[in-house]
Amino acid sequence: MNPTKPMNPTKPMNPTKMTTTTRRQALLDAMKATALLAAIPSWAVPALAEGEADAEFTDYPKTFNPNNPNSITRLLDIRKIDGLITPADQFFAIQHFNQPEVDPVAYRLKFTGMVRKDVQFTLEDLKKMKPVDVIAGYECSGNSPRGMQALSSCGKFTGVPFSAVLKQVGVTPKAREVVFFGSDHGQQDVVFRQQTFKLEQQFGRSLTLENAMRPEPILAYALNGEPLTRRQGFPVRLIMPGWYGVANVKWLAEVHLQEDRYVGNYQARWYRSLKGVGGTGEETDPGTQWVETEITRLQLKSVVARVRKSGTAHNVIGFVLNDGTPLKSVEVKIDDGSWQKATLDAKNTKFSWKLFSYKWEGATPGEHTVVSRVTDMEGAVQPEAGDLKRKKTFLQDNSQHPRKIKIA
Ligand SMILES: Nc1nc2c(c(=O)[nH]1)N[C@H]1C(S)=C(S)[C@@H](COP(=O)(O)O)O[C@H]1N2
Ligand SMILES: [Mo]
Repeated sequence: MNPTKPMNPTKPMNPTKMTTTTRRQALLDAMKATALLAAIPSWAVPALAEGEADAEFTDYPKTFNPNNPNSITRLLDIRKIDGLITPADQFFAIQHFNQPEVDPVAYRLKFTGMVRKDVQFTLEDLKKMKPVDVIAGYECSGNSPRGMQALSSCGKFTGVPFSAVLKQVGVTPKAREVVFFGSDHGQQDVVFRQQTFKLEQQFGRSLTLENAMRPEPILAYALNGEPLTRRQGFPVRLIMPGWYGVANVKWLAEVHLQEDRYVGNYQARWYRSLKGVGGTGEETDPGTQWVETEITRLQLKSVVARVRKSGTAHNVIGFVLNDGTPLKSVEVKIDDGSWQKATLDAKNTKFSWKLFSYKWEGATPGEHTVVSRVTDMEGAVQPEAGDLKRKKTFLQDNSQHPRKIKIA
């Protein structure tokens, strides 16, 4: 199947879809009766129909090249989002070293450190255990407006709950920290005060034992129903739903249990947020506290990805990324207009990215600015770029992203 090809709208519907459609029709009828028709969700991104066309974004830098064959980094062109699931061959990919080729037959996942027994799992051992699926949407913590939000995707991952595997292994009483090592490695600067050591480093990330034993994290071996590709971490990777991409260790080789916090490069130094809280925010202000934190859960973000002309209206389509906290609202603002409520797609799941759409009526030809804003049930509101001025490190840029588009 060619995943970029729009679905054939004349294809007969399968029985499950029929039921949904019938139920939806009943809902539509009921809502029509109460004159709430305007609030009915149109599916966020149906296939392009006749007479429909995408409006042109004019804010892409000329250098934006999602298909650079010379790069092992892969960018997602968010203008192509046409459903909840990003096809595997479009899924963004990023890593610090190379993309190691792991032999699935020789593969062993090792458990070391404060474990009851030093156990190794083959790929088959893991596949024999009861599988679970999770739809996980995530982004690299370096994803931002500057990079046209191209380091984000959403896929269906299949694997085994990490907790089930660790229960088989067993941990000793002092174990507190679970360190996940990839099989990728390379030379890295390791800085200590004024000294810089050039050392061979393995990619590693940790979770507290408590977080690792939650039901969410899985050892995934499939993406969208197919074995993981080498790019996405074949044969096994960690998926920590609701967390930034860096938690999702690819080419997983070893799980090490220890008592102390793991302070490796990608945990404690490269991946951290530095933010001024209180006071004036001046660097010398004693009233401002400079807080350094780890990169863990996804900060609430929404992005306008696509604007599609449909009849006389334009459908503004985008996605939300967050840690799974229920959402209160997504709003869209056109130029200097007021915030208008967008509709969340019914297919969204707790840890997927959440697609939304807003029907823009009466768009006039020419350049426009379109921006979205998301609010969650705990009261978190997506910040504006100006609100993040006190954040010194560029990671976790979840600011509202005003998009420039041209209406023909
Ligand atoms: N082994 C390993 N896993 C890794 C990385 C890495 O360098 N090595 N990079 C992390 C980062 S920074 C991100 S954003 C995600 C990207 O996941 P993806 O390539 O599947 O999209 O992988 C994470 N897992
Ligand atoms: Mo990342």
